[in-house]
Amino acid sequence: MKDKKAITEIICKIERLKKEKDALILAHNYQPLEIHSVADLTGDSLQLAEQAAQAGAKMIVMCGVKFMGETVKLLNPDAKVLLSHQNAGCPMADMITGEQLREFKAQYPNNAVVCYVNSTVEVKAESDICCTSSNAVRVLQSIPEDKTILFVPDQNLGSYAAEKSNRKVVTWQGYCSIHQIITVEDVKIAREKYPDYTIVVHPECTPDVVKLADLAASTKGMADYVEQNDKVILGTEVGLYELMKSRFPEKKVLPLSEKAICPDMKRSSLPLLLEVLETESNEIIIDKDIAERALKPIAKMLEI
Ligand code: CIZ
Ligand code: SF4
Repeated sequence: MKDKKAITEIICKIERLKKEKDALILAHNYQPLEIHSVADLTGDSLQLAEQAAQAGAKMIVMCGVKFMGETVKLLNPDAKVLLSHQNAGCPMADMITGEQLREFKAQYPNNAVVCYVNSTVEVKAESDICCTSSNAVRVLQSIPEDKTILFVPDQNLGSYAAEKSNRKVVTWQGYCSIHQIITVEDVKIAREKYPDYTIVVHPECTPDVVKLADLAASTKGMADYVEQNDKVILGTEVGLYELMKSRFPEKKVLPLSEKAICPDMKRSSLPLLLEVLETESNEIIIDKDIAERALKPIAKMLEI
């Protein structure tokens, strides 16, 4: 851990480089607080990619994981997009490859593939429409009734959205091992200890956890909920809880499980961010053909 003076110096250097290079720093809701302290924008992956497009910076550093950097690059093709850490990936996104998706599709004639935004650019390139955890229900409802809907990679979000939209869905068996840490037992204990709190969980949690909670919401949905309410228990990666505590110190907010920590999201740090800005490393480069195809399901989602 660096001392206060060293941290202030790093922050000053980051701020100077941001101006010099016309760089925008994006921080996902799960990022460490120190990253939020220098970020220009905070939010979920799609929100960040869209807002960055409006800002029109020459350089963008995505503090998050690889698929988020890819989404930013797809929506900001002219910017130089850098990732906060070269090895920050999302194990769930890597649970299906483009090749596996082609084989999955071949088994179901007349299909429509919905890919969660937590997917690789190769998987997006093979999909018909993208979704986030906030719009998955609406996306499923937009698909013609005669189609067999294939949902990749998250089985939990897929089955949650299927139930809410009353649509039949065949899900890929992917999952987020971090949200899997949150158990029914955690909900029961929280309910007993804090009966007057609202328990909001992420739809990446297992269906039994989602069923016992009061609400299911994306990280943006959770942040909006905390802004408008008090006494909230958040069932997601702890970064969001830490962000809410720092933003609303007077509010009563608790994590449903302190163990839900995503190591990939915690790879970023201020010294590393400075290094990335200085050396312009970890650039996200996407093959032109793949980028063109991967952008289509995102554009389709943005239309609805
Ligand atoms: O899309 C995102 O940013 C993720 C990973 C989760 C969420 O609910 O915001
Ligand atoms: Fe992927 Fe889960 Fe980490 Fe999000 S919390 S980046 S879904 S592994």
